[in-house]
Amino acid sequence: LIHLKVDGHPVKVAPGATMLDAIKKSKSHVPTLCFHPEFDPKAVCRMCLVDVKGWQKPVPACRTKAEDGQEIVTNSKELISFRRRDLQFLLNRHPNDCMHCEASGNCKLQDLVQEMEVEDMWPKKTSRGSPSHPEHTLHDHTSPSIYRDMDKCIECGLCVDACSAQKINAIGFAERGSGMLPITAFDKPLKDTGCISCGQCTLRCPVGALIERPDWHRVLDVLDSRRKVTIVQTAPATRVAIGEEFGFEPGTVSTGRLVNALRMLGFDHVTDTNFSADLTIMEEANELLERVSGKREGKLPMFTSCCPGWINYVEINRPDLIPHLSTTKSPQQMHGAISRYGPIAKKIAEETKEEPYIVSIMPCTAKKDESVRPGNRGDIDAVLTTRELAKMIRHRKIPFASLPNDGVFDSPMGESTGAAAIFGASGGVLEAALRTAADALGLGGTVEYKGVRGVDRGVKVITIKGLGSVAAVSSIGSAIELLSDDDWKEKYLMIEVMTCPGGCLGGGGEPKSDDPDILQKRMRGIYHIDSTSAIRKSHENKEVQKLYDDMFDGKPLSHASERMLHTTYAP
Ligand code: HC1
Ligand code: SF4
Repeated sequence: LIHLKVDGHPVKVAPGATMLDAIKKSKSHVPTLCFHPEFDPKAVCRMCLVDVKGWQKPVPACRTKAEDGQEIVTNSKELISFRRRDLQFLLNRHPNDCMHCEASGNCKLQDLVQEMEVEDMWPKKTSRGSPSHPEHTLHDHTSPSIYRDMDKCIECGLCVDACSAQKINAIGFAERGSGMLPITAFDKPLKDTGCISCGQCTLRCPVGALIERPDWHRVLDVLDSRRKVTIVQTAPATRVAIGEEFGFEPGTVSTGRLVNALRMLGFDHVTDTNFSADLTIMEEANELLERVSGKREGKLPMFTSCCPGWINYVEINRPDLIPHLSTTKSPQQMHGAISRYGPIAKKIAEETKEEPYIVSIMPCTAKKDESVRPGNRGDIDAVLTTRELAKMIRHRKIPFASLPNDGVFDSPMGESTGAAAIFGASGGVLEAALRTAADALGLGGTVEYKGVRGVDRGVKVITIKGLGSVAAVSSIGSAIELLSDDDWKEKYLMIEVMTCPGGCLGGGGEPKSDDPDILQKRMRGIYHIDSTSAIRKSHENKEVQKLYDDMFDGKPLSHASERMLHTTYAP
């Protein structure tokens, strides 16, 4: 171990640790703006400059290694005034827009301004037009999922890192003039780039320059007007992350609190996307078996289709893969269709002659995009991210942290199995499908397929006797690598692709976090739900079985289910 001192206090860190790690461990504090543990530190914001005894100049703590015997000073008068000057410099270029900025309350710049008491230095200008980058498009609201307000950009580059880690590179640094401003190629609107709406850039943006398209205001309007009957669904990965916004440890399972909060917000029917995840497995596992037996068109290996970032990627870049995509709709869209035409909607129509207003809560920004795809348009009225839901809960002053964790979903559309819960983690959709396919083939064996679990970027492969090899791909960048030669065509029977690292629990709409173990922690929450579920296989979901009897001629892949639960793709 390395022994050093921070502000006079001894601290030990592992070899390779940075000064910032040591400072955090010592409980001293230096601010950071451009640092995120997922990426190599660039040290452009200079906020974490510290002095080291005997060194001539201050150094950035984020990218300077801790060494034996160092004595670090984090908060000398000179450092504090340097940081205030640096911040002032940033503020000179940043609009004074907090009153109507979507990032307000969740913005590192705002936090710093308050922490360092420099509010009074902020020039009184708002966001219309930025003198610093007149040559670039600064306001881009063309994407159905992502808004860019680049006059708020502090040029930390974390969005560029995020997009490049995804190997999409829809945004990059401008090469001339204002060298550091992240722009799209040729300044095209985001909708005309290769952007797949994954939202990883919004997850890393420390300010309000890149955000999910805000839809929560109009949902609150509908709830407040009380003129429509509302149905809300909530995704598998939201329940293990929403608590972070209210002080819970990451991975805390807050399903009951979440249901209670949604009812307090005024939603009339609180239903569970997990119900439709079980339904998805019924269709998808049987689709796989029919492709294997040759009863159905569509190529093998079959790719999962529930991740809209992945679908966007295929349609934009690899239309040759379309015949490999499962035609099964995502759980969100199946749930939307059943909310629109199923038993709850029928009851609402009988009572009010009205159609319901249908909302979904997702860990994902691309789900906004998915809801307006041609085949889906109209089923879901608004898609909110986990972060947007947290905002609504705060705005309505609902005491989330002290709510009992005992709320239960409505029935029907509320029952779900452990197989549905694990949809929220990379490998989960595949594992859930294997549970059902293995039973259908009478293979017996295990419920758990641990070889496909794990949140790291990359490809996990397992081979199942009597079936073949399957792969789970965590992050679109890893999928791009896998697909770069044709080996996959021979090797696998089914491939799950999740765009975001770790799967939906790492989604672009989840709470922002600087915890390097955040994905692991959320994953533990997900598998805890599964291992403690009474029923762990989708085909044993009683409500799903009843739905098949009532709406879909008693079985998956019937004419009725093909019409409502399947979709098509187009380049
Ligand atoms: Fe997902 Fe899915 S798992 S895609 O990540 O198939 O968003 O959570 O809701 O639709 O169920 C997201 C999560 C989610 C769908 C399901
Ligand atoms: Fe890149 Fe994803 Fe952001 Fe689009 S949404 S710019 S693909 S990180």
